[in-house]
Amino acid sequence: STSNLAYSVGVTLDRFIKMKQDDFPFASGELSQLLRDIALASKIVNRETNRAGLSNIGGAFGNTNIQGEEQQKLDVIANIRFTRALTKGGEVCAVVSEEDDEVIDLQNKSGKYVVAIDPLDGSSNIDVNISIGTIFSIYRRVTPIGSPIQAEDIMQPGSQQVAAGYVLYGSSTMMVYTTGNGVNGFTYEPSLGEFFLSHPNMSAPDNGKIYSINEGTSNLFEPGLNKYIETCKQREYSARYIGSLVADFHRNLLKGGIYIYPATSKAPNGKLRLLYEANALSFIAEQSGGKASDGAQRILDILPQSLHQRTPLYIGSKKMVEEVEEVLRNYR
Ligand code: AHM
Ligand code: MG
Repeated sequence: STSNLAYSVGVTLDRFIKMKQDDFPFASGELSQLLRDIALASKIVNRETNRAGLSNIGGAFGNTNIQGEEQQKLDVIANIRFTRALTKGGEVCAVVSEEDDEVIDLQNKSGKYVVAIDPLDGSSNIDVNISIGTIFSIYRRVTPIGSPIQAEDIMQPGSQQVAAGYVLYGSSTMMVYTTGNGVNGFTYEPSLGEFFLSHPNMSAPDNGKIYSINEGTSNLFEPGLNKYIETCKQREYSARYIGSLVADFHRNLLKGGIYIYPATSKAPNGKLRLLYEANALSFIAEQSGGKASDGAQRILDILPQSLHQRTPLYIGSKKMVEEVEEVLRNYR
C-alpha cells in the first residue's frame, strides 16, 4: 500500500499528518495545522534545550545578548515559544499553561481549539542534564466561534480531548501523539530538522515489571499504596524513577510499568496538574491500551473545578493500574 511504501522511505511528521488528514476529506485541516505548529515550536525548544548548559558561557563563543539582558530560564522560554506558535497559527482561541496563572485569550476570532500545555515539565532536571518534556492537550471550544472565551471552553473533562501528545527531550527527541485513533511516535533527526515516524501504532504492554514512584515520602502514603509497593518488591520488580514525568511515562509505555504520583497526607491531591499533565498522558495511555486513574476513578472522567487543579495519578500498564486500584480499595 501507499503507506507501507511511505514507511520504507521514511515518513516525516508533516507527511504523516497529511496522510491522516486525507482520511477525513471534509475536515478543515485546522487540527493538522495546529499539530504542525506545536511540532515546530518543539523544534525550537529542542534547540534551546540542547544549548542549555552553554547559556551562561555564551560570551565565550560570541553569543551574548545585545541588550545585555539576563538569560531567561528555559521553562519561560518554552512557554513563550509555544504560546507564540499557537497565537500565530490561528487555529487556537485560548491557551492555558502551567506557567501562567490565568487563561490566555489569544483574541483569535476564528480559532476553534483550546490548548492546555505544560511547556517544559520537569524543568528542575535541566540543570543536571536529565530528560525533560512538553505535554499538551487539545480541545474543541464548546461556545460559538468568535464569541468571548467562557469557563466551559477550558474546564472540559479529559475525555473531550481531540488530540494530545508529548515531546520528550531525551537522548534523542521524540514527539508522541494521538488524535483518538491510536498513538504514534516520531523521532527527531536534528541534521534534517525533521521528525520521522519511528514508533507506529504504539501499544502499552498489558502488564509490566517496573514501578515508578518517589518512595522517599512513603511515610505519608495511604496504607494500601505501601502494601502495593511491598508486593512489587516481593515480585522483584524494578524501581525506576527519573523524576521527569514524560520520561518516566515514556519508558513505561514502551517497556510495561506503572507510574504513580499519589496523594500524601501533606498533599492530599498529589502534585501533578489535571489539565496540563494528567489528562494528556491519560489519553495517550488509554489510546495505547493502558489505563490512568486517580486511585479510584478514571482521570479522563474528572470534571475540572479549577485551572491548576492537582490530582493523584496512577498510570501505565492496564493490569498494574487495575491491581493497585483494588489494593487501595481494600485498605480504604
Ligand atoms: P514540574 O511541573 O514543577 O516540573 O513538576 C512535575 C515533575 C514531574 O515531571 C515529575 O514526575 C514530578 O514532578 C517529580 O516530583 P517529585 O520530585 O516530588 O518526585
Ligand atoms: Mg509540570
